[in-house]
Amino acid sequence: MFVGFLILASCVHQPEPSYPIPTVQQLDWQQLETYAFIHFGLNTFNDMEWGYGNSHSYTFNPTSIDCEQWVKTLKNSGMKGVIFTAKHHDGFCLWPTETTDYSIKNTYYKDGQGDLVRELSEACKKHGLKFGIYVSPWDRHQAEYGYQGYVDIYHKQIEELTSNYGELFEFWFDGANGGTGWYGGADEMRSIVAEKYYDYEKARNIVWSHSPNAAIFGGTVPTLRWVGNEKGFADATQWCMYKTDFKSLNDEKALVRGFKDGEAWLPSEVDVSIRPGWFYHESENGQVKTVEQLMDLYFNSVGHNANLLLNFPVNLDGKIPAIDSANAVNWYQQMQKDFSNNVLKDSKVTASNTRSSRFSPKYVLDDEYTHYWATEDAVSRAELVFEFAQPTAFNRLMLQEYVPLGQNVEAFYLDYYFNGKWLPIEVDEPTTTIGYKRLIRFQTVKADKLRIRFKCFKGTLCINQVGAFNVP
Ligand code: FUL
Repeated sequence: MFVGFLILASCVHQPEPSYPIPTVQQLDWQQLETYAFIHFGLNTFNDMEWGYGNSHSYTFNPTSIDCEQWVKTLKNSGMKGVIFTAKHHDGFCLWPTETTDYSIKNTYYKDGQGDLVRELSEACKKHGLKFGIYVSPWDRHQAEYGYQGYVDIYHKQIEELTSNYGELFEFWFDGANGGTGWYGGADEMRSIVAEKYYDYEKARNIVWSHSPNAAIFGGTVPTLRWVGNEKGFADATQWCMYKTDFKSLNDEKALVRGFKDGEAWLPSEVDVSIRPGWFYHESENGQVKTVEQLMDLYFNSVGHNANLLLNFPVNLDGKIPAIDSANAVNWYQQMQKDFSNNVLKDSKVTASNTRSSRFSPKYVLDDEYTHYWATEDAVSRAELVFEFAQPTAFNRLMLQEYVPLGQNVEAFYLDYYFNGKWLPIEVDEPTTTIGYKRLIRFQTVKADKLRIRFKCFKGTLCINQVGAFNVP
């Protein structure tokens, strides 16, 4: 009978998913955590953020472009991929498109024979970075903008960009639609209804016909969501779930935290620049984010269950400036050091409830993504206790839910045991959601034990990983 019970226990089925759950593609995308943006183009040479669409193409004149320097810098900064502004709102194309003369073909760069989308995508392949494209729907150069003629041009541009440069990991449909522009000399205001005009569904289908796994930012059929600001933070309370109507997709207050009862899995992407602007401006050379500021961005994005899309402006030479590169690389090295030693690895871990031996609490300390600790179905509160062989200091915590089965935790509490009593760990942000990843900073505690108490609102508690670190 005892043996029979053991067999039964070890076979207990995995928890039912609590929907919505991520697709395989969405989970792969969440696991990237950090990747880069490159903003470069006519704006760079005209000291602008939003070109009007009439800067002369020959003003684009980089002297020593080096896409490999970009890619090596990004790799050394821990970036898993790069999304390139193939065309910004000014309409200038950095690849030799057939759709317009307003492109790299009409510049001194390589006597009009250059193709920066090609150069960057090849550097990415060579150095093992994923490649993605930003192509602005809003086009302040095109005479046809606002009419069907432009929509056809836009879709053709997407076709060129998705069929000629290999597999893309993400495609960006930017939401900005400012209205005024050059528009082939009309020099006027043009308004469109974005959710209808661009036929985003068709645009998405073009992308997916070539790169079926590409994540989609923006438009009406995204696979991820904008976080609602460009300052570099997601709320501490951060649901991967969201609503899919166009109004909600543009609701900045809701985007920053998501919806506990959202019907779709649409995790956040935090897009922010390493400088105040997206494009390079000499006047901002003294305002490059420091290692400390980059670390804050990381805790407020990846640490809040969101991906970090960090922008690097390329300068007039065609390089990522030395100071940006130094700060980003130093930040990544610091991060690697900070998270190198999980002090829980040698602790003894126990749980208040465990589904079966297949879902043992010990799995929160192994590195296998598909291993996790799970409780029985009816349990709505549970705790984990980590007991150290000797008093141990730490001041950072990392938690991961097993999100392939959904995001469930709505509150958790941290305590440590020292000198014979339990004390709360003081955290200066709400310890509410976890999701794919949650990182928490607090004053160093020295403890004999660490306790994490979880409260979940629906579904079954599934915790994938827990880490504690001591950062000097
Ligand atoms: C915004 C654009 O208007 C900015 O120029 C930048 O490209 C940013 C990433 O997206 O909507």
